[in-house]
Amino acid sequence: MHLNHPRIALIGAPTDVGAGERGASMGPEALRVAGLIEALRAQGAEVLDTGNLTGPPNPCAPPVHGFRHLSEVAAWNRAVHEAVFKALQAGDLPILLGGDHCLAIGSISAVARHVQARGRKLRVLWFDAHADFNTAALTPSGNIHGMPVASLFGDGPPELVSIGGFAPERPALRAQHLRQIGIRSVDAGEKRLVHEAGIEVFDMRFIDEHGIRVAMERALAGVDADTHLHVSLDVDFLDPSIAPGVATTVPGGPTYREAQLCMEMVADTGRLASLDIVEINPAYDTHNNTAELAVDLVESLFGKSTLMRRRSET
Ligand code: B3U
Ligand code: MN
Ligand code: MN
Repeated sequence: MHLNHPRIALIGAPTDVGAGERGASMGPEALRVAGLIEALRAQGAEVLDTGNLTGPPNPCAPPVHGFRHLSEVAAWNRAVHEAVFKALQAGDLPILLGGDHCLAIGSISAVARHVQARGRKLRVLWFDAHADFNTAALTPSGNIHGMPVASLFGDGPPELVSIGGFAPERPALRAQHLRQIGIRSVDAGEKRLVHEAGIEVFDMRFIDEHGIRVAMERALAGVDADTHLHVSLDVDFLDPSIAPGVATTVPGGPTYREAQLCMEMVADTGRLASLDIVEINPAYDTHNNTAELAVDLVESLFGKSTLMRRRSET
C-alpha cells in the first residue's frame, strides 16, 4: 500500500473537440458522479478538485487540411498544459479528467517539461485500443484524438507540437519513453509510422500469447526511483462488454480482471506521478457504468488491494 501519496489535483477538461462524436465532454462530471473523489480519499489521498477548465465550444465543422477543429484543440491543450504544469510544480499529482484523448498533448507535454527541468526519467504507459499515431496526411477522419502520440513525437501541426516550448527536432516524447498496451486498431499508414518510430507496443496479440502480467512487467521494466510514471488511460482500452460508454469501442479488449492487474502492477511500482482518464462518453453508456469502472481501476492504481501483500508475493 502507498499511503503517502502527494496531494492529488483533479483537472476537468470537458471537451470533445478532438473526437468524431459528441459526448466525451461529459466525462469529468461522470467521473465525479461515479465517486472518484471519495474513492481516492478512501485510499488515504488528499484530493483537491480544481474544477473544470474552460475553452471553445465544439464547432462540429468538417476537417480542414486533414484536421478537425485545430484551433479549438490547440486552445484546450494550452489550457490543459498550463493547469497540469502548475499542479506538478506545486508538487501535486495531477489527474486529467477528459474529455477526448487529444488532451494528452497538453497533459503529457506538461509532464515532459516538468520532468526534463528536473533531470528525471519519464515513462508513459499508453492504455488504448488505438495507437493514436495518425497525421494529417494519413488520418481517415481528421479527428485529432487519433493523433496525440504523433504530435507529442513532433510529427504534427506547429500549434500542437510547440505547446510547452517543444519543436519537431526537440519533441516532448520519444519512443524510449513510451509503452503502448492493449492496441488492436491501427490504420494502414499509421502502422508504418508506429513501426518507424520504434515504439514498443504490447498489442492484444502479445497479451493473448504472453498474458497481461508479462506485458506489464516488460512495459514497466527500467522504472526506478528516479522515474516519473505517467498513465494515459483511454477507456476504449477496455473490452466494450465492460466499458460501453465510449464512442470508439473496438472488440477484443482486456477483461475487468486484466485491467485491474495492469493498475495494481502500476501501483506496486510506487512511481505513478500523473494520470489522464479520457474518452468516457456518458451518451453511449449504460447508466454510469463506464465511469464507475474507471473509478474501480483508479482505486487499484492508488493502492487498493484485497489483502496486505507480503514481500514474497510481489
Ligand atoms: N484511427 C482512427 C480511429 C481512432 C483513433 N483514436 C480514436 N479513434 N479514438 C482515427 O480516426 O484516427
Ligand atoms: Mn486514444
Ligand atoms: Mn482509443
